[in-house]
Parts: sequence; structure tokens; C-alpha cells
Amino acid sequence: MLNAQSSFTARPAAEALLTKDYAYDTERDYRLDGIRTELTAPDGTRRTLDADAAARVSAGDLAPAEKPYRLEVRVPGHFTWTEDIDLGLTGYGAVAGTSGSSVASLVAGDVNGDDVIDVRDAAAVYDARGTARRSADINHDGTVDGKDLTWVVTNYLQQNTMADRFTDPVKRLHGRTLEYYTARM
Ligand SMILES: [Ca+2]
Ligand SMILES: [Ca+2]
Repeated sequence: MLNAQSSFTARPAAEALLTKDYAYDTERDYRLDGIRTELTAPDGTRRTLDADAAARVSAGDLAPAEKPYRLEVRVPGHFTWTEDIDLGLTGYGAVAGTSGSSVASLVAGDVNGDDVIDVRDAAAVYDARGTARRSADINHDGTVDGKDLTWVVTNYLQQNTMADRFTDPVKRLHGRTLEYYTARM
């Protein structure tokens, strides 16, 4: 029997919110981390999916569609994950429901959300040091400090290959380089 509805599941893995071994943190309540997952149907209908404590998101009553849905996952301080998800089976004279999923793995270090990790992100972390500013508190432990800057260093000069735009990385800002910030945090 064909499914009348499609379903979707994912468990977004935001790099800075995992354990050192890159596993999901069982001590953590991922509902509090500002994970934003949105599915947009081909007809433009948007659905926001809330993460549960274990970071899982799901929807079971999606309208099957011939064209793919657009998935967008946002977590502060990380690259946005975007992906086309097929949620319709064709070839039966009608579009039938099916299940889809995503491995959404978000790279940490993009504080200003411009799809590149560069000296501007290091400056943003430095300017927010000692505060709890969420975008700069990449690991979301409540304080902006050297641990957050470490994520900028780890993924320095990476670009978000899923982004529609291409932002050139900047290595020097007001005469300051990454080393200026790492030496001071
Ligand atoms: Ca950036
Ligand atoms: Ca932090």
C-alpha cells in the first residue's frame, strides 16, 4: 500500500555541541541550543521542526511532492546546512509518500553568518569575550572565551560549500590577523 503522507527525520550534529569524540552529548539538553530546522515544501509552505533534548527533529505528516523539499538547519556560530530532500515517490500514477532524512553536520566557527570562517569571526569572538552573546558563544557553555575562538582556529578559512553565495575569506582586519586574537584569548 502506498503512503499518503511523507515523513522526515534528522538529528543535526552541530560540531561545537558534540563531545570531544564527536558524539552527541547525552548530558546536554539540545532544546536549549537554538537549533532551527525548517522544511520548505515545493509550494513554499514552511514548517519549523523543534529539536528534542537529544537533538532529534521529525515530521510525520508532510504532503508528498514531486519536487524536493528544501531543508535548512541553523545553529548559532555554525555554517547553515541546506539540502534538497526528496519526499515523494512518483511512477504510480500519483505522488506517494515516502520517508526522508538528513545527516546535517554543521561546521563550527562562523560567528557572523557570512558562510566563511575568517578573521572577522575571530574579531567577533574577541569583541564579545566575557559576555554570553549567543552567536559568539559557539560551544554554548554560557561564556565567550578562548574555547570559542578555538573553533574559529580549527576551521579557519573554510567556506560553506552548501551556500548559494561565495564570500572571500579575509585574513587581515584593521591590520590584525588571527594570531593577534589567539595571543590575547
Ligand atoms: Ca564568518
Ligand atoms: Ca563558550
